[in-house]
Amino acid sequence: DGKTDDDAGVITRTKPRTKRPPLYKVLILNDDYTPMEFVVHVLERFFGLSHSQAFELMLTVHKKGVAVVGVFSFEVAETKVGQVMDFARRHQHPLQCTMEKE
Ligand code: TYC
Repeated sequence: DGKTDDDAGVITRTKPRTKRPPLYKVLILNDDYTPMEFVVHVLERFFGLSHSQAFELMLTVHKKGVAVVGVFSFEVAETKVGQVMDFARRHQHPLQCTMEKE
């Protein structure tokens, strides 16, 4: 188990590995212009937070500059970032949302 040897005698794997997909943190960044209530709305709408959770997290970003709002697979993280950036742009707010590998 964990070691394969093909017809040419090449060892292609020596260590048994379980496959876990990499996870990505989605971050929201502070800025001076996006209204607090807009950020709260974004956190409720795209990240499923309650109003009080969203308000608390918004204040954390406001005070500290950045916060992780969730951890997702690459595909889900990419979708969330795109949804937030698109929503902010449509409302002409400079809110920034990014992702980074955990
Ligand atoms: N700093 C903004 C303000 O004072 C509020 C804000 C919070 C903006 C969090 C972005 O990610 C953010 N209106």
